[in-house]
Amino acid sequence: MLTIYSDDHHLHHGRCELMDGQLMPCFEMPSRADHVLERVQHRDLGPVEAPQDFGPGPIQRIHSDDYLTFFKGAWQRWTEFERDGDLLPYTWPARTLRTVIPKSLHGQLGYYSFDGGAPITAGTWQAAYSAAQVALTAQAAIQRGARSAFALCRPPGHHAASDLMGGYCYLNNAAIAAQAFLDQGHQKVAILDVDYHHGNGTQSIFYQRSDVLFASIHGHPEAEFPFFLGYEDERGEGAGEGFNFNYPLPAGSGWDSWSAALEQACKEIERYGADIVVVSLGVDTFKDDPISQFKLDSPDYLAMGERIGALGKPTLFVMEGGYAVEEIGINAVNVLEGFKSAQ
Ligand code: SP5
Ligand code: ZN
Repeated sequence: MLTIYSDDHHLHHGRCELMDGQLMPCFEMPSRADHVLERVQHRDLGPVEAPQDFGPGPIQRIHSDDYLTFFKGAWQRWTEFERDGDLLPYTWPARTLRTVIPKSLHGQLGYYSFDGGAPITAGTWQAAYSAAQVALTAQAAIQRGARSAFALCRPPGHHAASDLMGGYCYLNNAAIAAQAFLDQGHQKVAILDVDYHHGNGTQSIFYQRSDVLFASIHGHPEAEFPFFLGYEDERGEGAGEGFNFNYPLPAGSGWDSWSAALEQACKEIERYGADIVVVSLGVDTFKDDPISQFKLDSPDYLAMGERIGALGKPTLFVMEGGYAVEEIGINAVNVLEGFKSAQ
């Protein structure tokens, strides 16, 4: 299986995220992708190639121009304050407030974000832009006929909506790739999100559309981030009604209940008749993940890959979360090896 990877992810190294009443060192760190790359090479998964640059066009198919202009220019504006530290939001347009776009940098940062978990640093835009190109380059390989490809994206993307960053995500790599498949002639793309957290960004992007089916297995939003989306009764809206599937599971869930949800999600993808499957591949379902509450063990990821492979569809894997840094490579590559063994 071909892996696409760019060193540009090192340009994004946030210092702190706001969590549990504290500024904590970012869990989403460069060594995550380094470990995955090392494991891809160690296991001989296949060639590793650098991304091509498809320009901003395919990103603009998913993200609004005003959001992209803000994100691209935010760091330069922040340097004019001569403050030490990353750019982090602290005020959001919640229910009783208005959703006007303020002039101030921090006002706009609140407008374009939903949490205090996605710091902007000097290199964040370039890293996120390159991650989107990584996803697009892997997408192009499948478009040319490859059965599968692995986009080793960092930063991750599935929490990012059309004009919102948050949850360590800025540009929605999986959504950008899914849209590229449609723009290049495919009719039905299924996105299977196996990250521990609900893919709220991806869901919101495609919620009113029937050309992308979204299925997500995740910690129940009653108790888990991102809290405000991811319930089972969210089934899509308008033309998208019946094309959104959420499988929220309680803290402590292990492979038995997780794999039962995967089976249901796969049945829906089969019923839909997807041409292409895009997997939002988070491995923060691992038992030792420092911020998550599921109990999957390393061999379970092989079985996960096998079940996805049994769908028999061209499949693009896009890296999302996973914070047990030592094991993230083992678990992610287990999914890819399991997929290959099902061919
Ligand atoms: C891409 C991705 O996986 N993003 C996840 C963002 C999660 N951010 C909030 C995590 C809150 C964890 N709270 C429990 C901490 C245990 N001390
Ligand atoms: Zn996650």
